[in-house]
Parts: sequence; structure tokens; C-alpha cells
Amino acid sequence: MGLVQTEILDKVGIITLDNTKKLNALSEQLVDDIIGALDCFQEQKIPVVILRAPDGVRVWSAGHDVKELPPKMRDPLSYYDSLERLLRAVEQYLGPVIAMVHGSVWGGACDLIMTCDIVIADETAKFAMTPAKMGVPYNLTGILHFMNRLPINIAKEMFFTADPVSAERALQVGIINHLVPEKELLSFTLDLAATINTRSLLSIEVIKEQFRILSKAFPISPADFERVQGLRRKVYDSHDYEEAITAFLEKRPAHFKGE
Ligand code: LCV
Repeated sequence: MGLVQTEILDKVGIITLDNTKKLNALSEQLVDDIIGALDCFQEQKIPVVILRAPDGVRVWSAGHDVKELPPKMRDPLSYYDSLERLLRAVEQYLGPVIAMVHGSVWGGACDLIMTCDIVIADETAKFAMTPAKMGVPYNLTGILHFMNRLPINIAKEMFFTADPVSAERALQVGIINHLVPEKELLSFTLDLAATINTRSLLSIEVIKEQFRILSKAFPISPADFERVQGLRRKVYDSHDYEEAITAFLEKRPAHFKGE
């Protein structure tokens, strides 16, 4: 299917991100192909899905396709934008979506990992959360994904430094469920999926939906929401947002002004 490969092994759906020449950057097309694969598995009531990249890649996904980030004055991460649609599709899939990670994971793809239900990685994995490098304000639902999974100080360090977190540290802080040797990654992940497949899908489906609802049960007042939207607009209207994209495309370090 376009930029992804799909297969079903013993009732486990496998989606392989397969646009490696673009480092699996989450372009509109790649996102649509992943969602299409999830919809296809959902129709067949496939109980468990594995989201992976091809063997041997250095980069699992380079995150949001920078070339598709909107020009300034437009929210880059609003409700119907591709990354947000993808994250909701994973959250709403009927059964567990397991991220199987070999290689580095950047930005929006890091949020995708934090949205998957379970994360299995090998020693080549690393995870970088890059809005502060991209002059992007990020958004409330994305930040909540990290707060639900990590101690808030760890989540803040990831956002404030934008530095990659190693596989070993990712295991320590809880980004990943299991760190396994590269040659055992697929068999370990398939074994875990097979165990889940011996349980009641009906029960798991309802339990997953309760986790989703509770993980979003985070009160925020309309006034605070509107203030956050105003603050976010200051960022994506800023010099820093425009400079980050320009610097990336010109392959040079960005020079931020904080305005
Ligand atoms: C488009 C790319 C990309 C890319 N998009 O290879 O989370 S937020 O808010 O930040 C959100 C907005 C977001 O997700 O932003 C994107 C965050 N991603 C990153 O910061 C990763 C950016 N990429 C890199 O740092 C490097 O490309 C890595 C370390 C992933 C790989 O480095 P390597 O030296 O192996 P190149 O950098 O040479 O990249 C190879 C080609 O892929 C393009 C890049 O522009 C280059 O294109 P050309 O061959 O045309 O020069 N590319 C890389 N990442 N996210 N295009």
C-alpha cells in the first residue's frame, strides 16, 4: 500500500514504514498509508498490530516532514493535520498497537511512539523530541502523551534539550517496555503479540478504550485553553518558527531570537 508494506502473521497485523529514502518522514502520504493499513486491519478485526521500519534502517522515522510544515501564521499541529490524525488512529485502533523500534526516532514520530500502546526496541534505538529545535509550540494532547508516560521532569528534559535519548536510558525512564538485542527484536515482539492474541480481544478492546478515555481526562478551563492557543500562535507566528524551517532546509544551525 503505497509507502507502507503490510502483512498478517497468525492474526498479527504488521505495518512496515517503507519510505526509507525519505527516512520515513511522516509526510501526508505516508500518514494516509499508515491510517489506510490500520483501517484495513480494523475491518478484519486483527487483534494486534506491529508498527515497524525495515530491517537495518538507521532512522525509524525522521518525524514530521519538515518540507510539509506550513508557512508561519498557520498552526502546524492542529486537529485535522496529518500527524494528529495518525495519533488518533493509533489510539482508536481496536487492539494494541506495538511499536517495534530499530533506529532513531525524531519529533512527531517520537509522539507516535508515545501514543503506541507498547514499545519494544533494540540497542540501536534512540528517541528525540524536537519542537524546541523546530521553533514549534507543540500542542496540549501531544504533551499529555509524554506526561502520561514519563515523570514530568524527564518529559521536560526531552522537550527542552531536544537531544536523543539512548535505548538504555529509554528503558530506564519508561519510553520503552523492553530493550532486546537487535537479532531478537522481531521474534520477541511477535511472541508478545501472540500472547495478547490468546486473550479476549473483546476485553482488551474495552480496556484499551478505558485507558484512552482516562488518559485524556485532564481538566482545563476554556479560559486556559484559549490562553494556550494564543501562546501557541505567538510561536508559530514567530521568527524562530520560520528560521528553524529555513535553517533545516539550508542545512545550517538555526539562529533563534526568542521572538
Ligand atoms: C523532511 C527530512 C527530514 C524530515 N523532513 O541524513 O516534533 S516537532 O514539533 O519538532 C515536528 C515539527 C517534527 O517532527 O519536526 C521534524 C523533527 N525531525 C528532526 O528533527 C530530524 C531531522 N533530520 C535529522 O536530524 C537527520 O536527517 C537525521 C539525524 C534523521 C539523519 O541524518 P543523516 O545525516 O543520515 P540527512 O540529514 O542528510 O537527511 C537525508 C535527507 O532526508 C531529509 C534531509 O533534508 C535530506 O534531504 P536531501 O537528501 O534532499 O538533502 N530529511 C531528514 N529529516 N524530518 N526531510
